[in-house]
Amino acid sequence: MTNNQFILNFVKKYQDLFQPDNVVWIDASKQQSKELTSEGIATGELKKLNNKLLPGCVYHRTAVNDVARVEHATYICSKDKENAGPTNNWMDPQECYAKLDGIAKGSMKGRTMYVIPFSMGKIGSPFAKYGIELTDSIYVVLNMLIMTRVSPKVLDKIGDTDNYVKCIHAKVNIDEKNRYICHFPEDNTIYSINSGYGGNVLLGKKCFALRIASFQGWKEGWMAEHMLILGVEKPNGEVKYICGAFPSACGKTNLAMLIPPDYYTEKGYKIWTVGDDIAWIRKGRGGQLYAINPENGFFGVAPGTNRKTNPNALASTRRNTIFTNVAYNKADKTVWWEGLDQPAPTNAEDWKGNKWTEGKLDDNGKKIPGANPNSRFTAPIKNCPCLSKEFENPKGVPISAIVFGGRRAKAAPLVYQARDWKHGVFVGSIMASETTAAASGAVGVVRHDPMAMLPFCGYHMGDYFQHWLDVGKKVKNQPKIFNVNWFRTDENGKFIWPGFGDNMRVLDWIISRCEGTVDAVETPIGFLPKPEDINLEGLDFPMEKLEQILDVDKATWLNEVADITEFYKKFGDRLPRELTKQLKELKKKVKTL
Ligand code: GTP
Ligand code: SPV
Ligand code: MN
Repeated sequence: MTNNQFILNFVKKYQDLFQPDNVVWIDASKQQSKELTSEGIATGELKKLNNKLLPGCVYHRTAVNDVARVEHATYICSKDKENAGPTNNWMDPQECYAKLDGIAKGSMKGRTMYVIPFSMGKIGSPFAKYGIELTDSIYVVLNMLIMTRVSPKVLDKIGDTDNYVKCIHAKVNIDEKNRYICHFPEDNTIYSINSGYGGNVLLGKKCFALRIASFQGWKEGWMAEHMLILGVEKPNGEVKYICGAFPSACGKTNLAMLIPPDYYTEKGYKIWTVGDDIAWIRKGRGGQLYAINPENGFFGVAPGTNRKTNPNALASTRRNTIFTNVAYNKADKTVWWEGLDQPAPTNAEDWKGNKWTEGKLDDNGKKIPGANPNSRFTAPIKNCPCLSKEFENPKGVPISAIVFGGRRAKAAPLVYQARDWKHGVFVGSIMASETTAAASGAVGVVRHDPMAMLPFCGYHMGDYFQHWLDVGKKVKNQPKIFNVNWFRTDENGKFIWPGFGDNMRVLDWIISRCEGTVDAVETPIGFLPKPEDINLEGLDFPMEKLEQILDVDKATWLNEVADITEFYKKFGDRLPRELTKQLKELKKKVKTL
């Protein structure tokens, strides 16, 4: 498919090392995809689902030990350890290559190695970056065909250069102890072994579009962020675009596809989805920042998705979708997960393949879920009923607001606005959130997760903060920056705010702030809404509760300040002085509460 010697040498090198029986180049033809799907079904790697109810859909289970990203096994292998920073694992690049080569050597014997040329971003767009992934997994090929733009045209675009990201994936034997997800930012290379789970192996996604791209963006003056992109269409037809950075499994997909409450829909408001997980942002016309979604599909969390919470996501999964680690309904060959608004199937297998009925208990008397909490759907973005017509715009969409947010049972109020860009960078840098099932390890532990990028920043995070400050300096019309929290809980541990579609009420305030049409209350942490300015029309939600979730508590925030001070120490002299200054100011102001 190509005469490019760099690419041919790259493929040859790993062919010699892994020793597959065959090498197959992926051309993205319908015929080839069909054959690969059939092969996956024949080997049991995939199950075909009901062709009437879920046309073109397949079902897949990963190994039980391989259901989420593995942050402890994720490395940034910069030449100089210092450049990986205090928040990343580091290995010397040469040592790392040698170690992984040693583990994966000969591991593709009896298998096929696929070569996938793909683009992140529309092919030919000024934002686009190209990659070539080698893998011995049909599941990875089929997912990449949905999640990225796979095409032989990518090879033409790379031309005779060496300018593409080298992505190497080998399943080896899915050995947890020898699982490594390694990034070599200075070599444009990713090397992932012993996993078959999404975020560890669909190398265009977190590995390339965030870890490698954040490094590229730092060098080239743009940003790669863990953000959704949505458009709010107002009754007059004008569309305002918002980016939102929330940690994994904290509501990006849901916010990106939000259906406004009746009150807003009747007035003519509408939400358009540009992206649900990753945004690449750069300066464009009018002194503004523009964003694209470099992906081509959704790799979304299944549990909790239903006709009420996220009908657009559900609709997106009704055809040509891959379901991973959800429950399998044997009766009609469909899928099920916790929080789907349908009764659990009675003749089912759980995500591990065991016979399962709802309420089944394990040896400790704990309920066994049908679907893994991090089970996912891989759906083509074209399936999304509310896909923005700007999705393919090669120049991206102009950003009016950036919203940070996390899961905080206490502390963070429903919404507040940063005073300016610098303060906004500070607000992003002090984000914390409870951990979720998207990564292996404990769930529900509050940790600092600046800009929702803690697991995804491909270089020193102190430099990353400085980069944010620098990008802001370059643009005249900076987006306004906000922080939201849908997850405040009451004394019974229940979410106070209804969330989902009703988050439109918060977006409404954000847009009004951007347009300067609504006032705010100045507090030590930033501008808060006056409770009466959050529109509760058509919602049965008492004003006292709204006041409760807009509260900024002195003791809680003094605690936050102490925590942030400790966290900031990690970054040493690479922490921008501006942020130290912001922290001092916060401390001083919180004391006056
Ligand atoms: P990644 O794909 O892991 O990056 O996650 P994401 O940020 O796209 O998260 P997603 O939208 O898939 O939501 C994760 C979980 O949070 C799902 O179970 C949702 O049902 C739940 N969730 C999303 N939005 C809200 C909300 O406004 N309120 C509440 N209570 N839960 C929400
Ligand atoms: C996340 O964990 O933030 C995801 C899923 O979006 S994964 O692709 O596995 O990273
Ligand atoms: Mn994500």
